[in-house]
Amino acid sequence: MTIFRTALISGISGQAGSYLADLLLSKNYEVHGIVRRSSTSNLSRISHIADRITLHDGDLTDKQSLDAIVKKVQPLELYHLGAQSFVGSSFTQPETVFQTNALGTLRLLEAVKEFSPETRFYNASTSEMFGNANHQGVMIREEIRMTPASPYGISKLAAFHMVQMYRQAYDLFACNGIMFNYESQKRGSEFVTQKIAEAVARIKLGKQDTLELGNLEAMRDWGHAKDYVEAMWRMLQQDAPEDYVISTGHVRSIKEFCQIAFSHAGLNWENHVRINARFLRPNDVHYLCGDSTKAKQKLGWEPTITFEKLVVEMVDGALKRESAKDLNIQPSF
Ligand code: NAP
Ligand code: G4F
Repeated sequence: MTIFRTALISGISGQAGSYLADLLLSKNYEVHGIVRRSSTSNLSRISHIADRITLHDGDLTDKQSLDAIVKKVQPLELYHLGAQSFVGSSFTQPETVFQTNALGTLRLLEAVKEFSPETRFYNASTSEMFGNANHQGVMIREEIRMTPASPYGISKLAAFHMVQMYRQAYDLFACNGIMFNYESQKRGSEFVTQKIAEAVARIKLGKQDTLELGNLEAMRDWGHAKDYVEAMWRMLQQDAPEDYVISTGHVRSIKEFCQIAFSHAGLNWENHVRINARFLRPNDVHYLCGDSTKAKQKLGWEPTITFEKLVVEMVDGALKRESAKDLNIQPSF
């Protein structure tokens, strides 16, 4: 008889949730996900596996729904990826972001403690918790002091500490994956990488001429979501729960992303990119670069997809989706 391992994913409809669901299905897990109600139910990232997963109505701002789902599913592993993940809007909606990210994590941890204490818990932590702690050239490791620079970073730092506290106080198997930026074709359109990729596609197809951006000098350590969900899974297969930095160790500027993306489509970025102060943040993180030595040594994890390959995949994906719109074909990933 086949014994299925059961996993529950909050944020299954998001970028990482979708790749993680694919990975867990390939490992024969029984996959459950939490989705919240919206007027235009957008489950396009997981439509290709709709008949292989079980979705539960729930919201991170609603304790009753989370309690009921955890009690019912009793997952072996819970991957908590659900969040308001856009740093920009955390400046305009700080309360919603704190409610969802900090208190939402607390609610899920409480549900696990009360109804399924054997569940292994993965928490989606972030390099944003470090703010501008790493001055040029200094790599971020797990023990570097965290000084977040946005309401989003602060909400995630509260969740990070909550996870550590529940691990110590209640002996939960709970881990923080401190992920640096990861991207893919399934990235949301408001994030800078996808915003650039989609603009390149529209400019190439003659539907747009100019792309307006904010801080072009900001530098990020960009990896591929597919590689990063593998690290999440590995963290929950260890003997003991710990926190890990997951990053590539290489940084590029927004300008460099533009250069490669536009030139892949045969365009010169300088002819199309303009700066609009509207896209500057009240407080920005200028440089993020991580040292994932611990993950390499303990998890045997290393990124496999290069920055150049990621940019090309995103531009090609955007071109395909934009062209599909012209043919009135439902865009897919
Ligand atoms: P994403 O695409 O924005 O996905 C976020 C998911 O959370 C979506 O499924 C969203 O559902 C769900 N969600 C939002 N509010 C919710 C609520 N109130 N109740 C239930 N679900 C809710 O983000 P991602 O890129 O996959 O990232 C996954 C996680 O990793 C997030 O926690 C993010 O903060 C964290 N992280 C991301 C990165 C990165 O570079 N991508 C790096 C470090 C950490 P809807 O579809 O309904 O909006
Ligand atoms: O693509 P971004 O919006 O991502 P950001 O702020 O780095 O956050 C992402 O990564 C975090 C991990 O480090 C995650 F925790 C978080 O959930 C999210 O996935 O912005 C990247 C940089 C910023 O410095 C921003 O100021 O790009 C700069 N930028 C310049 N022009 C822009 C734009 N960002 C956006 N979104 N839009 C612009 O027009």
